[in-house]
Amino acid sequence: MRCLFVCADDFLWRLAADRGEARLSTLWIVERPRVRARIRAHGAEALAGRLDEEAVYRRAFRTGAEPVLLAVDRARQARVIAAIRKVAPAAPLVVLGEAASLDAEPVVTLPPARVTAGMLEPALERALTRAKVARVREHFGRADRVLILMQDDPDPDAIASALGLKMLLGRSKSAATIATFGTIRRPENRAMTRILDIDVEQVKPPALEEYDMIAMVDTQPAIFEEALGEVDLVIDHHPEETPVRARLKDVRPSYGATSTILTEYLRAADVKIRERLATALLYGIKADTLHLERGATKADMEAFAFLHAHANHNALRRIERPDLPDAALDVLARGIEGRRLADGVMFVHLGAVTYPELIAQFADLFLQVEGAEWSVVSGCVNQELHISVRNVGYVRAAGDVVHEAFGNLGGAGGHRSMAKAVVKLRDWRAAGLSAGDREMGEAIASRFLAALRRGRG
Ligand SMILES: [Mn+2]
Repeated sequence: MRCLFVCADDFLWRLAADRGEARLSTLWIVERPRVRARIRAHGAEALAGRLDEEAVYRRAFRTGAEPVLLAVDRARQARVIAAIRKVAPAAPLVVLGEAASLDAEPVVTLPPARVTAGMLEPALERALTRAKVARVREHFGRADRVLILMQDDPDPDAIASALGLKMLLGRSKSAATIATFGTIRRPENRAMTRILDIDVEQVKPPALEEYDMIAMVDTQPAIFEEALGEVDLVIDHHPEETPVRARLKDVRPSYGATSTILTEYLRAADVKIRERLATALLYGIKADTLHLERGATKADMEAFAFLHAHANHNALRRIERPDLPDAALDVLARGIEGRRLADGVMFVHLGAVTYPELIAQFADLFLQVEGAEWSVVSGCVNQELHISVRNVGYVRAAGDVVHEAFGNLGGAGGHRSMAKAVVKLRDWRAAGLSAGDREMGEAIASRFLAALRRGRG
């Protein structure tokens, strides 16, 4: 975009000169020929002339619609603008500094404080992050074998953060192990490790002795039943319920994802974020913030925008829509057959399923049915009844309704638009309820509708 920068001297030019950004094609309009010569010597376009006379603007404007950034003394503003207006009555104007009273001249003002805040604060923050990264690298530089430990059922944010930390430490496969005491259960998360080729090992607590240092990402030592003592590093965004015991720690509860912290680390340290890592981190932020809709901050959005440009979106799509086993379609067919829409709630009881994530996946699907503000999908697996609930978001909080309907039978709760209940079949029967497929579906529907109606009053 061609634009005009009008300024008495070359101060603004020196500030902006090294941006190396080609989006703006700037013509500098200055007062003295010597300043013009200096700017031209550096390869930029410049004109010199009296700023409060129209002659220089006749040479400057091509279309008359080029935006103008004006940086002159307040006292001269009105005269300079009048000269510009004679040549380009409709050119958009940005005034750097306080605009003097300009007879309702429609200008955008840009206070200098905002310019410095926009430039200085990020630079200072980056310097702080760089120093943190240097401490982390120095600390781990002494270790031969490093363990990067995640929670027991690692989610995308944890897996991406672990990969990010490994890249930050610059370690090959053998020298840093990404591990969990548990297993990765959700199909999307398994797809993530497979498609992005991320090795996650399962370790047993005694194996910790084989490692010189332990880092934890997206979790904290207090979460584990095992006594871990003081670990070397904790990077997390969950609040510290028990004070974190670690030699180095960076816990930021205001962040939507640990992947955001790692993205800031990698960028501050000038580590090249390749496609695979960018895809992982982007998915980590997406998954933890429900596509930036829940708990995402400015930092998450900035990291997201940066990663979005570097990620492999085909890989991401394959991860987010995991393969359905063929047998799952029979379960789905059964569910569709017995579905029931009542009071804007779509009820589907699937009967026996092979893994619990299928229930959540179908709950998302059934919310798309016309007329459904809620979907309540249930199924039995491992001697438990799982009930997944979704809603469109502008109705009662899903967590409250689920708690009211099933809280006395088992674990029940959730967020505004998604919730879940898990009831042991033993407890279901003990409450005098039948575990036959049809009866079970009916009991779930009548309990849920009763709880929903009580809330509607
Ligand atoms: Mn997380």
